Amino acid sequence: MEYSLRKDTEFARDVSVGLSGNNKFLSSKYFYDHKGDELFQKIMQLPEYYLTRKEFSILEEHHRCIMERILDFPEFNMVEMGAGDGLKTKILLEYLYNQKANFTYYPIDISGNVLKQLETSLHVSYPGIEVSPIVSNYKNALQDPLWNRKTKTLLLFLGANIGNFVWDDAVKVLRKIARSLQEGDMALIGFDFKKDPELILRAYDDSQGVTKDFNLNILTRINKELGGNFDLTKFKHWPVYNPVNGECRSYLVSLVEQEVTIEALKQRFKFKKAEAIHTEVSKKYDKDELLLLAEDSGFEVLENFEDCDGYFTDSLWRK
Ligand code: AVJ
Repeated sequence: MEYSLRKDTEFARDVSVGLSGNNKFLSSKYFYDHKGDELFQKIMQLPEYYLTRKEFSILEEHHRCIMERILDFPEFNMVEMGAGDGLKTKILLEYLYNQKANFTYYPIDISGNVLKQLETSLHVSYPGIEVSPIVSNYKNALQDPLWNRKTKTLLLFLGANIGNFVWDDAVKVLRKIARSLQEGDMALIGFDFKKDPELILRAYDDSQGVTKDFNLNILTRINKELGGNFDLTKFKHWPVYNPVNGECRSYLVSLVEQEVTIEALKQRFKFKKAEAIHTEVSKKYDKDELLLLAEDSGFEVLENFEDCDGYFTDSLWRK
């Protein structure tokens, strides 16, 4: 085996816990290895996956309005959670660059690789721009903020990434964000709205099966990194949307009774026929929920910037 199988990682522990109980689950944060990043890039191009295009159109249309709120300050920070390739943020950065704004951009991402690429490309496109990448997970980055907290801050949390948290966890994350900010600082947060359930479900069950591969990739990753022997053909990608709570949940359903061995854990896991592993939640909101969520986590909603169909919002909040 060419990989050194380690059982002392967070991934190993989480897989062991997640597959041991009766309600099996794996966290969607483990989707994003190299292959997963690639698949997610493909998802963003899918005709059914409206989220990215909608948010892009919002930023194209409203970036001036959004940025007016912070351009008044002589100097400011722009902090971005989960910056990734920063493609959407470039709309904002380009505008700030042309306005000769005095700011520092702090992209936060767990992938140092992606951040390096982003930094290089920003220095080419916008020479002289101040970029200070932070390689970290959300939690650590918010615990000890590396940006100057005396300077006015706009924090970006785009892409509906907050949707991966169920309500209570979203409140926890947003409270952490609030704690990392000062009175008067702002956050721009991307939320996908509740809408026709069919449109939502299709976004997570595309006709080319890219989302299916994305979901199954978590099993591939267990096979590769932990020496698992999952047979991918024996699991079915099964997304469901609940229009009451707005949760779109994805599952991998075992098509047969089977046993899987994970070498690194020295454990075997039994799957009953039709037993499901819960892998992801993508929560959809309505406007009343947004107001509640903001209030619960210590913010006020300043303005909602929406696309023309009302599918998505970048919601501007102030602490
Ligand atoms: C990156 C978390 C916003 O939930 O819509 C896309 C991830 N999962 N297709 C989402 C995802 C399946 C995506 N987020």
